[in-house]
Amino acid sequence: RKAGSEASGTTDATKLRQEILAELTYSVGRSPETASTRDWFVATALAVRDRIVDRWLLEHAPDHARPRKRVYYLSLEFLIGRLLFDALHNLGLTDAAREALAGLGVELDRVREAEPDAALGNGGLGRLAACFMDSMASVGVPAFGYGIRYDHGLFRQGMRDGWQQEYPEDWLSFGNPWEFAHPEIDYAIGFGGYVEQINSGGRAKHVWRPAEKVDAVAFDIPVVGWRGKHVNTLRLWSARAPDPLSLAAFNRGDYVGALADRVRVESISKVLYPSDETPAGQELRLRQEYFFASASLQDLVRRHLEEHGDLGSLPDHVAIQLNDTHPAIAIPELMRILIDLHDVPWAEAWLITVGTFSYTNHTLLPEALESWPLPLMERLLPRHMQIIYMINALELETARGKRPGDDGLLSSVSLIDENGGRRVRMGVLAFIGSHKVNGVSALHTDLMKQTVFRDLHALHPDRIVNKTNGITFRRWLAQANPRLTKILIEAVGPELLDDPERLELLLPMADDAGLHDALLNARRENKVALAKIIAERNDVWVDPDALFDVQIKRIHEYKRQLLNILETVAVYNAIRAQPMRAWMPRVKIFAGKAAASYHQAKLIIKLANDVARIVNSDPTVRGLLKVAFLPNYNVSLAEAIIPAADLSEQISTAGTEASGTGNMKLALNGALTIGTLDGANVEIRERVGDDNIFIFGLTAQEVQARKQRGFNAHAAVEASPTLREVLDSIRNGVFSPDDPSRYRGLIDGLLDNDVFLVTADFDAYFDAQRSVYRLWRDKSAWMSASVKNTAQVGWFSSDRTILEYAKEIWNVQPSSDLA
Ligand code: 26R
Repeated sequence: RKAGSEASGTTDATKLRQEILAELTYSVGRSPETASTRDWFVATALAVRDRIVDRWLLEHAPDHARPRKRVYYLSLEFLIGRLLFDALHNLGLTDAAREALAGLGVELDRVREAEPDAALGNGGLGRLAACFMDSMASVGVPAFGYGIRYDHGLFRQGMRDGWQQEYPEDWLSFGNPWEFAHPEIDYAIGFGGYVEQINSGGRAKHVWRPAEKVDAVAFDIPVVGWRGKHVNTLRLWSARAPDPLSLAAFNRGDYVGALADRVRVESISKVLYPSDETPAGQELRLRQEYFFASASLQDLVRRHLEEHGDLGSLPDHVAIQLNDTHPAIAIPELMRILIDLHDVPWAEAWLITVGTFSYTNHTLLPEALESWPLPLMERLLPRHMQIIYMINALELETARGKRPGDDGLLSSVSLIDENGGRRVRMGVLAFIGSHKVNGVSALHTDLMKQTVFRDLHALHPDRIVNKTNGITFRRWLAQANPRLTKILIEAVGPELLDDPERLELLLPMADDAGLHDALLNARRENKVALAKIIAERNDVWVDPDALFDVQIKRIHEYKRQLLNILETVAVYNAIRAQPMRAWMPRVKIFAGKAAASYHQAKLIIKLANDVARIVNSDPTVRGLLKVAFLPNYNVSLAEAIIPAADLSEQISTAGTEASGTGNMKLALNGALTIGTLDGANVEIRERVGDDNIFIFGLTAQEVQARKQRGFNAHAAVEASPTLREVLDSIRNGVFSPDDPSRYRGLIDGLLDNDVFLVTADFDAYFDAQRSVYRLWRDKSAWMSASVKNTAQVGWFSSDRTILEYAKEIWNVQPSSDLA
């Protein structure tokens, strides 16, 4: 049996080698002698893609058995990262590819690195969309992901003197071997103009006459699921000007002017998430939202009509998931298509719409709740605005019927925000246009019901449901951490790859010394690899035997990287006070990007770098404490950090982090969590047990109460000499000798108005870190806790999350449920 499978492995490799060589020759146009690593990557990707395509075409063949209900996942972000290992792993070809390339004198791991990291997303929301695409293909939920093919993804983060610099990202500059361009699949997207009312057979009809048109062109990336059983499609839209250039201007000799219109129109799909600080930027963002929502709806309506002939049955065959409110304009767009283009009466159109849409909320932070100024909406989307007014009138009428005389309720559920410049509230639109609305962790969903959506929830008590986030174990365990995966498979069997809940079989071995040794060895190798990256990028040497304490995520005040830095400084002060004590070696690792216009977040990055410079070069510290801020955090860097982490920082102010998903990735890979009772941390604790996680700080309820009372940071600082000393040293320029007043504003601001209760939680956090030290001293106790984490987080697989959506929101049958 063994010999047999090895033999077939070799045949696989031989065949794949031929295919790679053929691609290199005939698609890339290179010989093996002259091929660069990038050429080898393209050739390998194309060879693998061919295998996916066979399966893909089969599933989309017109004569394929009656199509099942499909999910359309609308997201302005898909943070997919590199795709080669996704495809290889899911097709079971990783070893074959390694062998095939080795025979050609090429190393698979170097080829892997040659792939650009596709960063078509900002953070959690975008990465969740990517995990969901993998899971839908894996459990067999027929699905399309719809988004924008940004020419430039999230900016590349550079560091200059410790300050973040943004550089344009250029993932497409060498082409994208995974995608299929479909210039023939294009839809006209209108903007501006006016609405004409015409009388057609006694009925008033509305015809929107847009002033401008943009074409949306499809680019498809096949998404292959686990074991290659299903292939779904990620369809990204690119903007194309209807006219390539103005010939008249060109002939006048105005070569730049000849292209001006085209450049303006095509700017829609140029960059992810342009800064929304300028009015121009805002309008572009709204154009992006409508552009991709309209193209996606036109596409799915056309497909539905081809397959089923009539739009009344749309909710039986189509489920549209709105990833946050960014695509919520799709709701009035579907109404417009039904009413204006297909003559469906309003009431029926509304039932179809609500039956088709559902909406996921990803944040309660007021500054991230979308709303659009009425004048902008009226100018850009005049017909949609009429429909929004109508939806609002009907919704308010229903509300009035249910709660006569309750004006407060009416203004809170209104689609139009009347405070300070009238605006359309996209959250309200998404809520009332959907049959289900979900939060992304149990706590977050509860808070949705109590806060932002309180009144809407009272009117529609069955609408809000919880769907706790998940992560794909294929990427975040098997691909990112092959060393750990190998040990786990030896311990619980290869069935683990199909059923993550089998990790629980580890529990009886949680204290097994042999298992601990194996895990420690694997982790040490991962840490050596990360230490190498830190040396290369930061020129800082770290000890792989030190505790690796990591906080990796977007830089945001609510995530409280500052709290972590304050504790770092406290430790530094303590070491300086008693240099000869037996300090536990520790490395603080930070990574994450700040929004380009978010000055406070950028100052926090600078502070982390300033602290790093001082601490790392202080001889009294003797390397016992090291700090590294790794630049340009992205999916690929996460894949290197997570398998090497000992401690996972999840320290947001309780009630602010909707879920978190890095917390799940780190726990799965055996890091222990230090965290607040926020987001999915709460559910992680329920599963791994109180003894195997370091929970500290105020609860969401306590945070609310404190804020209501009016929180005073001065009192908190007076009560904590450690904190006092830390704040003084930062404020007085100990870490910024070149500019001693650099952090005065930051610290004074904290004392003045500590919005995220950093000072309130400091002592509790500091104490929790001391418990971390105590456990770390006892290697076997630590490893036992680590195993109990890995063993009990199987539930956080995004396959589980997707199965819940399928059953409770989409009403689709995953093929894994079919006979
Ligand atoms: C509208 C615009 C300003 C905007 C705001 C916020 C655009 C994008 C965002 C990103 C938010 C919504 C986000 O990424 N939220 C994260 O979603 C993750 C997946 O559900 C959660 O794990 C994470 O807690 C949450 O912050």
